[in-house]
Amino acid sequence: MTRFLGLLLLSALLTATAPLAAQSLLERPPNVSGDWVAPYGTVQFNFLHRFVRTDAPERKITNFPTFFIGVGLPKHTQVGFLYATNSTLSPNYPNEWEFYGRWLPLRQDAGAPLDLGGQVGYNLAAEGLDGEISIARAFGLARVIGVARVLDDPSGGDADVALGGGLVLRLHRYIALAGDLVTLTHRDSLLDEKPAWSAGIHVAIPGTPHTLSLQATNTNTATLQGSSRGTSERRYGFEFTIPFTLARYFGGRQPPPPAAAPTAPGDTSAAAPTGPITKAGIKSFTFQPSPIEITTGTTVAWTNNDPVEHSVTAGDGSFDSGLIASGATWRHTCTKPGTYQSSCRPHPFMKGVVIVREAK
Ligand SMILES: [Cu+2]
Repeated sequence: MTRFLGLLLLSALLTATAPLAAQSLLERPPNVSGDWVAPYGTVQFNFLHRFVRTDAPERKITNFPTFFIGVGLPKHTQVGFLYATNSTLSPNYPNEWEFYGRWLPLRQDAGAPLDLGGQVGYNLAAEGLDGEISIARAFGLARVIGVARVLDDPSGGDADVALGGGLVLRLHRYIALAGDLVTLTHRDSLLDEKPAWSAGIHVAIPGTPHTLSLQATNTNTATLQGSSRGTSERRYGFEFTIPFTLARYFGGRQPPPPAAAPTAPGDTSAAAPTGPITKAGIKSFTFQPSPIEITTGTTVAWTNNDPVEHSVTAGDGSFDSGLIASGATWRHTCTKPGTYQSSCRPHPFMKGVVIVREAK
């Protein structure tokens, strides 16, 4: 197992500079995921380390790590597991495994009023099934998440129910504050179960698909079980997210995209367009809106709102932005009527449509 994790880390470091699809810690607090799913063809590897230090004179530091693997599948589903090596959930199982499947049927990015997701998993340490329903909605710079969980009782009693909520507040393109609170509806005082809380500063690392959480919490592991049961110990730690886009390896090699004309956040382009302008965006690995419906002579201005580079590339080769930096805008004036399928070079699973009608 140690060797397996070592290999994963090594391969993560070797590919760390590649443009990849990301699970962003700017979208969720430490203990509540909102049932985020990776894009199809992406494997998400996150590692989380939480530390406790004993009092003087020993000052012994103990690490409580959780490793995440999630595989993005079609139809906004994901399967994966969490592995925590220093679990206190069940005295018999210091190594806690949780295997899960997730589905995100409603997405705000796709026009739904909110994100709605569900997860069902099996925890080997608790020896039982756990489930979660979550709703989330972004309001401007804030994203609010609510969860309801049904958890197997590791000590063998009736199933536990946990309710919780989280908030992420985006301060800047690369920085957010995050926090959450989750509590069992019936906490077991014999087991010293407390409401679970966390607070963190979450950072997207510019020019990479990685995000980092620096956090404080009273929970141990990040499984549904672990993130629902607060302890009397405060832990400080960090989480780091590493996405791998498998489509890059199996989709055939594409020629390196040409670099986009130099662009700056806000505006950009050399020649100011004379006709009407339609604003479009790229966010969370999605072209928005899609389809874009315009008439001939209209200029579409695509702004990349993700922390990673994307492109807008027509399937028929009629336009290609090259790589658009995070925060930059690329414009293209559509002169010929037609329906143009577009995708992103680094992320071929990203699909968009531009419908151009004859201007009257
Ligand atoms: Cu992309």
